[in-house]
Parts: sequence; structure tokens; C-alpha cells
Amino acid sequence: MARCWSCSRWVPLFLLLVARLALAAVEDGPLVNGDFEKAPTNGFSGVGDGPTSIPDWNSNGVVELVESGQKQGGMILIVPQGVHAVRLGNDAEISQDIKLEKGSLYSVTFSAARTCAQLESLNVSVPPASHNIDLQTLYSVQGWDSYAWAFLAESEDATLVFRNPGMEDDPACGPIIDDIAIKKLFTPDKPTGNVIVNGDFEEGPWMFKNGSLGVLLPRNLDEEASSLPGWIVESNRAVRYIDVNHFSVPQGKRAIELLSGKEGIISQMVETTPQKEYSLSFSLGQAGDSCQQPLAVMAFAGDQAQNVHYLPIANESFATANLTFAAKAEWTRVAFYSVYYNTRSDDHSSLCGPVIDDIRVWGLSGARRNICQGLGLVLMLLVMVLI
Ligand SMILES: *[C@@H]1O[C@H](CO)[C@@H](O)[C@H](O)[C@H]1NC(C)=O
Ligand SMILES: *[C@@H]1O[C@H](CO)[C@@H](O)[C@H](O)[C@H]1NC(C)=O
Ligand SMILES: *[C@@H]1O[C@H](CO)[C@@H](O)[C@H](O)[C@H]1NC(C)=O
Ligand SMILES: *[C@@H]1O[C@H](CO)[C@@H](O)[C@H](O)[C@H]1NC(C)=O
Ligand SMILES: [Ca+2]
Repeated sequence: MARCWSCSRWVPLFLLLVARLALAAVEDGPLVNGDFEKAPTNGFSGVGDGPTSIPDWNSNGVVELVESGQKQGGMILIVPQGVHAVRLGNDAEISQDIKLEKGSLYSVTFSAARTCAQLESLNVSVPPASHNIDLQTLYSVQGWDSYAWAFLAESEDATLVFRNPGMEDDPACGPIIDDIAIKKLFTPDKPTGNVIVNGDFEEGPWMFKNGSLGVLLPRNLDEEASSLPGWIVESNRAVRYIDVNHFSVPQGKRAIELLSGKEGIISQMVETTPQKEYSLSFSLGQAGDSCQQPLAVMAFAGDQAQNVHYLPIANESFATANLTFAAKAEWTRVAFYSVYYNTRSDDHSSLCGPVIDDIRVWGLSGARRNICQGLGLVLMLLVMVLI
């Protein structure tokens, strides 16, 4: 009796411990020393003189802490946020062990700048998942940008790795990274009467409250592991995820700014009933980032395509547009790209474009029933004739 009592007393304690362990998964937000502002044991004083060990990170190869204002061959190195960042030399990498919830979808947000080489890229991985992020295109005149990459957690113990796959002649070249954060994503339920998932773009990667450049979503064809649940970026160029703290957003807190004309396409496959009529509606606006007009999008739904120009009405920063289409199959592709290649009027080089938000697709009543009724009538007539 006494033994049993003492075992049962340990069970809840054990369960509590298990629960605590399970709770140890990484929290949404910046990683530990994800901004590289924590001083190394020997201080920041040696920064610029070569590799130092970086608190909370493991490194391999030539990994250097760089400081804002630091010069290299007449070029000032770009530090995206704060005073420090890291630079990865040829084939160098940094990594941090993280605890994840197995089977969950995560998105990593980070800022990156290239230095001297034109063709710099970053291999971001949480093995076995990995992605090569091309840093060749400069989207903003600041010389750096934030990017997001998503992956499915295959185990609880994981390692996030950033590697410079480059082999430049000048070993001092290589991308600079900063401000690394993570967020566990969920796939929003399909709203009733709307077949689009996450059509309001409210679920997406981590954004820093003071990250004024938005977050770029690079090409990603894997619908299961998308930083923007429900959507894929099917073009070679990225689209920008924007927030209401720094941009005009038509609905809620987040929206998508389409960049680079036809080179920036987002799409979603939606479940439809063949022959049924549907309506696609969306908000089309401007981001409030001095983007040069005209702004327009090409909207696709199945075999329908429509060019919609943004025409500001009174003081509104957006307008609502719609198009009707008849589904041809059980899945219909809904896609958007910007018609023009826009840049900001203040610097003439930062890429910008029209904003889309609040995308809905719903069946127009009657269409299918009419067909069924018609078919029923024909069948009935046939039966009558046969009798
Ligand atoms: C990224 O690096 C990993 C490990 O070095 C490699 O296995 C993977 O193929 C690379 N990914 C891409 C997309 O290049
Ligand atoms: C942005 O916010 C972080 C903390 O989240 C802070 O350390 C940093 O100084 C801020 N940067 C700017 C430019 O305000
Ligand atoms: C537009 O906004 C300004 C100030 O925000 C206001 O004075 C003006 O009346 C508004 N115009 C319309 C047409 O709503
Ligand atoms: C679709 O847009 C037209 C004008 O472009 C408008 O008259 C109509 O009411 C809209 N329909 C819906 C369902 O929003
Ligand atoms: Ca929104």
C-alpha cells in the first residue's frame, strides 16, 4: 500500500517534468544572441582583426564579427541592425542548436547583406531541410534585406545552420548576417464560404517590430513548408511581406507587396467544383512607401486573367477588385503578379509595387445545381422514352 502511494505521488511530478521538457521548444522571436550584440569573452575590442568566438553560436571556417562603420578596401560594411553582425567567409558557417516541436512548421527570419562578390548566396538549413537564398538582387537601397525560410521540424533536437557556399578569390568577401528570429507557424482554417487559405496574409514569418523593410519571401515551391501558409512563391524573385507598423495595409496587420513585375508571383491552388462559377475578390492598394505609380496587378483564376489598376478613391490607400470565373477542374490556380516594375520615387532603386490583401474565392450559388437539375431532367426524359 505504502509503495503504491509513493509511486502514485511521483507520477504527477514525472508528468510535470515531461511537460516542462516538451515546453522547452524554442519560443517565437529572436534567437539567443540572434543579433550578435552579445560581447565575446575577450570583448568586442578585437573586432575587425579576424575570427573571434561568438557567444551562443558554433562556427566553422572564417566567421568574423563585424562592426558598423567598419571599412574594408574603401567599402563600408553594412550592419543591418544595431552595431554588430557576422560575416561568413568561403565555405564558413555558423550554427545554433534549437529545440523544436516535431512535425511543426517553422519559419526563420534573418537579415543579410552581400559584401564584394556579386553572386553571393546563403545556404540556410535545419538538416535535412535546406534552401539556398540568392543575395544577388538588392531589393532595397539600404544594401541589406530580411528574408524568411520555412521548414518542417523532423526532430525535437535540431541545428539551424547558415553557410556561405561561395568560393571567392578574396576570402574576405562573403555575406553578412544579422537579426535571426524563428516562429512556429500554423495553417489557418479555411474560413466559411471562402476556399482561400490565409487569404488575409495574417499568418506568416516573424517580423521585428522595428524592421522597417518588411520581410522578403524568396522562391519556394513547397506548399507544405511555406513561410506564408497556403501560398507559394513560384517566381525567381521574391515578394515582400509587409506589416501595418511600417506600411499601408488594407486589412488586419499584414499584407503582400508584389515586386519585380512578372518576376514576383504568388499563387495558391484552391479546391473547386468543375463547371461551377466562382468569384475572386481582393484588396489592391499602395504600401505608403513612395512607390511610383502606376500600380497594377495581373490576377489569375483558372483560365481567367485580369489586369487591375489601382485607382485611389478619396483617402483610401486601397480599393476592392473582383473577377468571376468558371472552374474547369477540381483544383484551380489563383495567382498574382505586378504588371509594372516599380521603384520608389525617393531613391529610384528600391523595389516596390502594388499591395494585395484580403483575397477571397467563393462559389456563386446556383451554377452547379442548375447543371445537376438539367442532367436530372434529361435522365428523366430518357427513362420516360425508354419506358
Ligand atoms: C545546403 O548545404 C547542405 C549541407 O552542406 C547541403 O546538403 C544542401 O544540399 C545545401 N542546399 C542547397 C539548396 O544548396
Ligand atoms: C530594434 O529592436 C531591437 C530589440 O527588439 C533593439 O535591440 C534595436 O536597437 C532596435 N533597432 C532600432 C534600429 O531601433
Ligand atoms: C482626406 O484626409 C484629410 C486629412 O486626413 C481630410 O482633411 C480630408 O477631408 C479627407 N478627404 C476625403 C475626401 O475624405
Ligand atoms: C465586382 O466589381 C464590380 C465593379 O468592378 C462591382 O460593381 C461589383 O459589385 C463587385 N462585386 C462584388 C461581389 O464585389
Ligand atoms: Ca491582411
